[in-house]
Amino acid sequence: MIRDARWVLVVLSVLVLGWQAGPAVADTTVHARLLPTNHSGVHGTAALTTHDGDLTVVIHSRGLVPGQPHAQHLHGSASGKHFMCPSEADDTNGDGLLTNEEAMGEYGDIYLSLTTRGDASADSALAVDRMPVADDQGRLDYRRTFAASDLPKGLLDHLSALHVVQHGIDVNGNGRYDVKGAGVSTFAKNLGAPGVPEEATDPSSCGMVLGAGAPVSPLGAPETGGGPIGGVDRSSVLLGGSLVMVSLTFLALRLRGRRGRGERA
Ligand SMILES: [Cu+2]
Repeated sequence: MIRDARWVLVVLSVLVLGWQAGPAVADTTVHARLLPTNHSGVHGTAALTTHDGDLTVVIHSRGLVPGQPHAQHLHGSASGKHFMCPSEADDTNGDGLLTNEEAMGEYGDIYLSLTTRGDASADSALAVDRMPVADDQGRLDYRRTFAASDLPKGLLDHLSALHVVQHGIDVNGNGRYDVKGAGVSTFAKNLGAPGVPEEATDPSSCGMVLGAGAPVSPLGAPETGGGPIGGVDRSSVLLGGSLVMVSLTFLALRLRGRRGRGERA
């Protein structure tokens, strides 16, 4: 019976030690609720989870232009300046369209390009061949983990100042981006890409990060992107593990003491 107890002890110890071997730094997940810009009708959720210096981005959005690639970025500021999502008031030329240039005064520069593969720097801002494509219902589900080495300096320190922005609208309702909708994108032109439709670069949704710095549960939205999120504070898990270890040690000592007394008797 004592031998059985020892086996249980060994197995439990291995499990607990394995659990405790994780990162010392607690994971952090912050959420953003994506709301439409340019009357796009786009809604969605985004979750940013840090773990060991890496960053996992999960986005679920609906109402996008079907079958079209949607450039998406984390916008913000390395200085921690807190930007906002744009409003119609930012349509400075009053043409009824919020261009990326007009909106960037609110949501800041591109911090990270949320591409599906490869480079994720601001250089890939308009790498539409590596941007996610909405399905035929205008749905987009995105998940990517960016290695710590691919993240701009200071990004994780300024999670609360970030904005998730998606681009791509269909002004003339013909189901695709074309220059007949809103002309040529001056934003793209200034980045050295002439002839890109304005429709492809105008913002379609924006979400401000909420609850930065603390693990939070999903904001009532069906955020099911997986990952180590869901409001479980890792430190409490580690504390629980430590208490289990202490209990097991006590159990082992008691068993040993009992057996010792038994052998002497
Ligand atoms: Cu952007």
